[in-house]
Amino acid sequence: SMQCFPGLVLALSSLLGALALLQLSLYLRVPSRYGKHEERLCRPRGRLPARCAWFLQELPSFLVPALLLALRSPPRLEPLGCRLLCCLFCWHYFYRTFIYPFFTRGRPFPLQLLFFGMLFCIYNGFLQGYYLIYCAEYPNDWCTDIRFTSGLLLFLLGMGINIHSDLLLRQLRKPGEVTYKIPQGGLFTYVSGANYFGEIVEWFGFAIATWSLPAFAFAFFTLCCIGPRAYHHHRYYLKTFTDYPKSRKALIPFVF
Ligand code: NDX
Repeated sequence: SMQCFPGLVLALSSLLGALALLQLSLYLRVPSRYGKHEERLCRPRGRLPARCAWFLQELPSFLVPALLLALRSPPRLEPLGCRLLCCLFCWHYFYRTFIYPFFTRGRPFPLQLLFFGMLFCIYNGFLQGYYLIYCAEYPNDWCTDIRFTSGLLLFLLGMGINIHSDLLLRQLRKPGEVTYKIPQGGLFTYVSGANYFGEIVEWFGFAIATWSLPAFAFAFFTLCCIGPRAYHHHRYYLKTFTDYPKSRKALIPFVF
């Protein structure tokens, strides 16, 4: 049966960090080509309706750690921290897989990116789940440690901001519509990438709560993946809407 190989965790986390840097260098100059940044002049590649695409893409991030958690034998009952933290990860991806896609009004998603997105979700789902279930060791009072409590608080706050902001984006469209409007309300008052800001806060919170290399690598990956995207959204809005609020920042309220 499976056991913890610290070398494997180190290798997979390092590769995740390297992928993050690769993304940063790729996507600072040109945005990843989906949603409002898809090139319309190119020959249309294969696309899948947003619902199917987001469901398929995110499913492994829920399924892989959930299966690792359920199938571990003998079941790991101690410490409580490991299971709680693994459940937090699964909880986010339960939302992202089974709830978010069914309400989205996004345009069809490129198959090629869907393929890479799925590979990424398998990889990351395995890394986070494997580490928490087979490797992580926490003292029995981890649940009262300041890292766990403050990290959990940030995680919940970020998740709240992310879900609320994605709801505000969705309400900009009637069903069937694919046009872009100026997002209003919530944290969009301050930043163009409010949903991304929430997601980044969420995963840094998770990293602090787990105090682990894989989770910090994933938080860094998230920052490098959707940070540049927030910047490109911001530029898109400034270019498209002459009445775009001048005080609004790209990603971090009042700062950047
Ligand atoms: N999926 C994470 N890399 C990604 C998909 C793409 O969950 O090859 C990362 C995720 C993947 C990426 C994933 C991994 C890396 C990939 C990349 C593609 C290339 C890249 C594979 C897995 C790659 C290397 C080089 C390493 C191999 O029509 P529409 O769709 O634009 O409509 C939008 C709508 N909307 C508006 N409606 C009206 N008016 C407006 N002004 C509007 N603005 C937007 O709102 C959408 O329906 C919806 C949201 O749009 P948007 O663009 O704000 O968010 P989106 O990027 O679609 O993300 C949706 C949610 C969001 O909450 C975000 O935080 C979360 O998913 N997310 C997204 C990406 C990654 C991620 C989280 C993470 O890293 N944690």
